[in-house]
Amino acid sequence: MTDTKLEKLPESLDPKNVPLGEAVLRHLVYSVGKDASHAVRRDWCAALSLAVRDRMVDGWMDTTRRIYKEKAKRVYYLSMEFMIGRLLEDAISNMGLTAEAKGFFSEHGLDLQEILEAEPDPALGNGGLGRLAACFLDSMATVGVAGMGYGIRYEHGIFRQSFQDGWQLEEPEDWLIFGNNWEFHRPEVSYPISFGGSVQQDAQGKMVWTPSERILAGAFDTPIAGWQGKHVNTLRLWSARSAETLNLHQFNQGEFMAASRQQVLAESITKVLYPGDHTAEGRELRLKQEVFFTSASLQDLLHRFLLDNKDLTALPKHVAIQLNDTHPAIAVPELVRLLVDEHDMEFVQSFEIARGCLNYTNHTLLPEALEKWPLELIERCLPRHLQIIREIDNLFAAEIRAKFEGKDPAPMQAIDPHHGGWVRMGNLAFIGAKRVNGVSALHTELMKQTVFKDLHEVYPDRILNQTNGITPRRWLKECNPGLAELITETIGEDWVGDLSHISELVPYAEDKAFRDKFKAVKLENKKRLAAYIQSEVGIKVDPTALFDIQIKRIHEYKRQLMNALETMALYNAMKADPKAGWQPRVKIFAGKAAPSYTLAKLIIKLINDAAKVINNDPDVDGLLKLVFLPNYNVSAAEILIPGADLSEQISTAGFEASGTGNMKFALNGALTVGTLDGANVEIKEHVGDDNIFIFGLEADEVAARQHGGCQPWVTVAETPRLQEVVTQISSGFYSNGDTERFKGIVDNVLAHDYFQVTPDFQAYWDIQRKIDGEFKDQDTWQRMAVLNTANMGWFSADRTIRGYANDIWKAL
Ligand code: NTF
Repeated sequence: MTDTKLEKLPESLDPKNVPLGEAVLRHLVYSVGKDASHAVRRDWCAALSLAVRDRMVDGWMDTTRRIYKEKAKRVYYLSMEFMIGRLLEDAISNMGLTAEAKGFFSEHGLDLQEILEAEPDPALGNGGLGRLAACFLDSMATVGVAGMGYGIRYEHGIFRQSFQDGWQLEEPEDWLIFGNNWEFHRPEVSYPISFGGSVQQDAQGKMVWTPSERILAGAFDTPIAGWQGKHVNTLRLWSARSAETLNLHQFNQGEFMAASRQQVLAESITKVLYPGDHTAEGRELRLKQEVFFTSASLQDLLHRFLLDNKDLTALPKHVAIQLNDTHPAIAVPELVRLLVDEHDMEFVQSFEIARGCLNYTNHTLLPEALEKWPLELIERCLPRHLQIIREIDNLFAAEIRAKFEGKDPAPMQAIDPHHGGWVRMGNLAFIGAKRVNGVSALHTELMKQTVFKDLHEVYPDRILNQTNGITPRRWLKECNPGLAELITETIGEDWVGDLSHISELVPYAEDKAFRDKFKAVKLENKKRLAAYIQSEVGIKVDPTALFDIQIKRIHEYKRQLMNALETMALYNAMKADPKAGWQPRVKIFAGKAAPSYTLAKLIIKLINDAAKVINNDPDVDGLLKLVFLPNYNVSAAEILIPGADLSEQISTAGFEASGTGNMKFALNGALTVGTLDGANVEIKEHVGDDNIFIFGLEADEVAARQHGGCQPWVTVAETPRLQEVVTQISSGFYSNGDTERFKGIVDNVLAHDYFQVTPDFQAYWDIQRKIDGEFKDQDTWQRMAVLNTANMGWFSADRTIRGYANDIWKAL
């Protein structure tokens, strides 16, 4: 650092003293290098982004100075995924620049909305886990937590989905191709990450790891402004590069490929986001990604700590680290390793320090999603870490034996010696964490009763609940400007920074004039969505029909299949009697299937094939449309959610840890049809039993059925509408007579049905017909819709972050 008196820049350089429009023009010419007459939307988008970013920098630096000065406790959120979505609209909204930007562009005959849409959507995540991390960044900055997100700067985010003859196609996503205007590259911030090699004891008895491979992690920082831009945090993403330079000798010999080999290998670590979701198909590269960003983040935070602290035993007092699922769980041995090997600390003390800082959030109980790595792989890639994991296991075993006579620690330890040996990352994270949290009340209870039963018994205070939340800035103010304005003109603007104020809308549910306005906003949003559907898939839908939406990753437990089967049954019923006074519906699906998840991809194909039949049948024209929108991402959600009447949250009870889409829909005035699963349970408590449609088996009933052999084929035979649909599918009704195509689905439903589609089908059908009836009474429906919006205050991620800060991080 240089010692200069220039800390405070001259006023004239403060970007806030220049009108936004002038700053945009300046950036257009001098940063983008285009003149206004040749600029395309993307250039305007770049210029506006840079102008807005300028306005964030002072607040960013102020925040940093304040954190240093106040010695605020720092919170590091380590996440393999950050599903941040487009940043420009969020930034201008939080910085209070929307009106000025709109005004400037319209003066020049340009439409701000179109410019915002020119920004690529950074989709550095798979689904809920990654989007939660992004909402938490916004809320940490809003609430004023000295937080920093650490993740990976994937060159390619989640694949781009398209359909070819109804089948999912995966293409690489390219968000960086035109550069990224938000990030600051920090070439000087770089850490070595090591793999392989061997460990030897030196003359002093110290373990010395001699790795066989070393790559570098380089930092890219994005400022994240909270509401009104007062507090600006950092998202630091790591990018991999080779520690070795180009082999010039080989290159000059004409061996171009060989000369670049090391670089290509190193860079592959941050090339692509692993597209698995709920499947633990870990291969070496995935493990390396986890180690890569975790180690870089820990080295970086230790470096920052040591800038103004000497004593590493004080780390837990100043630093809290949150592990977003087990992906960064290697932090447990890695932090111990850094303390012991690089900072000469003693092992037991190092482990205590690690356990004082680290906390772990569990996001799923699905057995196949609980990460475990073959011992052989860990030994080969991370020999030193394996030694430390063994030592941690020994320490843990000693602790258990001392506290609980006769208790066998083996089933709880990180290393499972059976079947060739595994490292169980959930157990490792639990053992190495101060606090372990679930993401909804039900999920937390189930954690205690199932996966972490033994560990919960020995550490009964460790598990706690922090129900997920969503940021009301992006998920109401920005995505639904019509509703946001109506709310603000009714109760003022305080709800944006403190969503608990939204309850002031409750009395307006009884106000007919308000309900009519609420309904008019919804209709506008449905028209916008209808136009989007038309432009994406060419299907014309009627905005006055009931818009019924299920958008999320495709997974058996989320039961898109049950929704699809019910749609086909509804189609049969409508076709049999089109004049029976049906409530017109538009069934909308969107979501990606993991590329290796064959059954999920087959479900997409089934829905697309069914859509072809249903949408082209004149008998149900005006009654039913079925739409599967390709390439679901944050930007699509921002159009879909405000336009929904009905939100499908129909997972098999006990399997959806929380859900956050459920919260976004309810906040935007959609009613939920759902099971008593995840946060649906808490949504029901807040919006009231009369304003939500709950059906189906409960978690304990599901578990009982899954364990005591059920006979789905019998249930199907006893459910005539379902029987008819299953028979149609297997006889080729939706597949041009091809009886093989959907065999995988039919066999699964009839013979296996682990996710209990068959026993829940009738209850789902019945509640959908009840919904039809209630939707026809629009006045009552709108009343319920208003009460949903009005009662969602508790689901703000600001509340969640305060919960983490108070109960886990001790940082407010
Ligand atoms: C997801 N988990 C859960 O499936 C959702 O229910 C939950 O809302 C989000 O986490 C956020 O907590 C995952 O994505 C994963 F990867 F853990 F399976």
